[in-house]
Amino acid sequence: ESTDDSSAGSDADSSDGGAEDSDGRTDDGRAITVDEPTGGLTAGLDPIVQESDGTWIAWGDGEADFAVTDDRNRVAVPPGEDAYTLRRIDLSEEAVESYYYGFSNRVLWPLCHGFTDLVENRSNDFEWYRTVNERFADAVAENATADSTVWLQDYHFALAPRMIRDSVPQSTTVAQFWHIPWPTPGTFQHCPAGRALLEGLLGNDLLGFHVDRYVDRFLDCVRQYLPAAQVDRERRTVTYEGTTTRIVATPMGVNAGTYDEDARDRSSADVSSLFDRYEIDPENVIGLGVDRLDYSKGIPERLAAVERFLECNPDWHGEFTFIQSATPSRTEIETYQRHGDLVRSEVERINSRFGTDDWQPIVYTEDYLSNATLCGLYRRADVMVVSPLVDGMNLVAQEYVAASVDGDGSLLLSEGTGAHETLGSHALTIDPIDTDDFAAQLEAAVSMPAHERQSRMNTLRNRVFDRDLEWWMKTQFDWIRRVHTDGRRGGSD
Ligand code: GDG
Repeated sequence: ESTDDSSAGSDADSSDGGAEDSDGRTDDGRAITVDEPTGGLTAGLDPIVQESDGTWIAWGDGEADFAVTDDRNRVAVPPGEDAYTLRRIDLSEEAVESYYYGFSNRVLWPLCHGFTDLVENRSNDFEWYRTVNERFADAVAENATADSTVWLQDYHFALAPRMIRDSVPQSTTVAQFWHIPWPTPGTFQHCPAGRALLEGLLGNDLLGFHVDRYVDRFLDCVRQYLPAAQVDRERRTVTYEGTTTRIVATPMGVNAGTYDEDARDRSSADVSSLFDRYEIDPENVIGLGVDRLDYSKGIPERLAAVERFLECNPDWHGEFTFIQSATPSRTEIETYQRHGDLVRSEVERINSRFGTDDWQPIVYTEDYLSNATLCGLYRRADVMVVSPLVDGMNLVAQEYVAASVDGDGSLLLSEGTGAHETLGSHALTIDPIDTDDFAAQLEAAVSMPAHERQSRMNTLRNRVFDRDLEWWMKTQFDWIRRVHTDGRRGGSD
């Protein structure tokens, strides 16, 4: 799920357990409600799974309240309409701690983003990772038929594809999309159980990454650490233990039309109350950052660039406000707690260095913004700063462009993001750790002539609308159909 930390597209919710009957009520008569996902992958997948009459298998924590149709935690979605089945895998606290906060987010996340010094390889975490992958693989095997397509999302399931491959019919298509970067072989050598992960992933018929460089690195790692595998660089296939995996690059897009529409709706996308609450001068030039509070997103480096910009440009004091929205994430992990402390103390330090009685240069919030407010902020922001050190793709940059309906904002985009491959040529490129140049780009953005801003934004909008979420889904499914047909023909191209 693109916004992290929750696993299902639709959450059928009732205050109690109990069986659901055909009109979408629990057996004691209470209505089951469904929270619509607000955006991203889950919102895109929901209609597809509805059309396919499929099964969505997702993690639910032990305390999730939802109506079950049977003793295997299944519920019909939408309630009463029965378009697809949502099956929840109930994980114990220990499983979540070791599988999710352990191997997934203390090993794979830092490793794939190149932060090898942050990898914490605790005992039992990998075993739990394997166990949970097995539980999902078993649930898939119970549902999959010869014609099924299985589509796995992300780094939480590196072992499951091989397990699934070994227990479903040969003609079932197994595919996966890996939403974060793939590391270089030099980094991957630090991965505990690296070989098992490669073997697991090569159980897929199709493996998707956002951009070419991750595909290339994945093939480099297979070559180096799994010499028995046959790598065909030109076709981008790997054959290992009877399975041929096709590796493709499909950069994920956003639901551009929805961001555009929501941003145009002046009444709901109104940010004046937020400006009032934080005492932001509505006349000011606004810089904006929107991220999960994660060390990969480069927030301290961005604050350093804002500080340097203010040092070098006293004329902008009182005239420029930088709004940073940082949504807390994975706060159970100490590295994230320390990172949050660092960000908060840097904001405070910079504000006390430059702030005056009626102006704070940085407005910082950890509140989760409604989608309407987010769209309002995107539309209002003169400069959007997307400066992750490393980021698989980055949806925020694309959402900003889609919501920039006045066509007059500037995008500063880190070369460490996957999105830079598609948008880099018309954004202002930054190296997030080069503070001087970053500050200079900020200055260039706030001083850019209107015609240049508009012409860059025009091109960016065309790209984001052409390669939107629907395009991404369609491209993935076209590939899935293609590998399915290839498989039936015995692996020919
Ligand atoms: C992973 C990869 C890849 C954030 N704060 C609020 C809010 N958000 C939403 C944004 C955006 C999403 O969260 C963040 O997506 P990103 O792509 O920027 O980053 P990750 O969460 O790290 O996602 C990433 C993605 O998967 C998809 O493959 O692009 O590289 O790391 O949609 O809008 N939304 C609302 N309020 C907030 O306060 N409503």
